[in-house]
Amino acid sequence: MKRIYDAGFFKEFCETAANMYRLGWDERNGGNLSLLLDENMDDYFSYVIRTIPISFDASELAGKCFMVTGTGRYFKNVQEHPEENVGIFRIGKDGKTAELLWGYSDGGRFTSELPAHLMSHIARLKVDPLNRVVMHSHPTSTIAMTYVHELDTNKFTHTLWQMSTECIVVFPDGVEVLPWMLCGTNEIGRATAEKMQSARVVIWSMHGIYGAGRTLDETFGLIETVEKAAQIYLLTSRLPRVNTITDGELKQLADYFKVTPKAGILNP
Ligand code: 2HA
Ligand code: ZN
Repeated sequence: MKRIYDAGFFKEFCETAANMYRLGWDERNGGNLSLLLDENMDDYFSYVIRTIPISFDASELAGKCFMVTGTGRYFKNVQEHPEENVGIFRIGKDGKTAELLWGYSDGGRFTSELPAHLMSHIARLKVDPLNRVVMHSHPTSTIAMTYVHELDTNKFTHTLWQMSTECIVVFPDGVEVLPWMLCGTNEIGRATAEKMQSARVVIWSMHGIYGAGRTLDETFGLIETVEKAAQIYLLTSRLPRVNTITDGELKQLADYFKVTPKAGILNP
């Protein structure tokens, strides 16, 4: 049997949680993280510790294994005590149970946001079979921006693209913005997953952000880029704007870096 603590993905998951905490994205029990595992978990674990019911039908992911932060757990503690704060489970054949293979060691369970995570994985895998990560956190400037900027998806995206030269290259598919909704529910999960069909970033107004990607690094970097743009917006929004990146310049960037910006945002 291989030791889970030696697995590269395991170390990277814990490091990512520590970085998210360090950047102030995950106060207290804020935020949650899920990683679809490529490796065969039979090499690491030989039995199911217990099963945990799932509140919706995840049968599209039956047999797949995930590493997921626990409900009520603090990102601050993940790296030091992963076994209590994180779990690894397989989705059962019925799609309604999580077969716990490791973790949640004091009787805990996966994040309350599991619906949004698994539904987003299902949505992203249809667009990109290599998608592995769904990341939720509470970055300060992104949340602050949702209090003072119109919540229209295209206008929000356009503002973010203008806030830093790399934005249109990092998220050419833009950001989707959801209105305030009750968190932890299947409804917000479905709404998030629907938006994930067309974008890798979904902003939960007055709450936080969801990002998806192929790797932990890439997804972390995606949220980092949005958060930095939001910070620049807040630093400049009450000041007279003397300069900006024009739509023509945004198009130059897209052409040069060979990305296709979401239609309907830049002036033709
Ligand atoms: O549980 O961030 O959205 C922590 C959260 C819920
Ligand atoms: Zn949250």
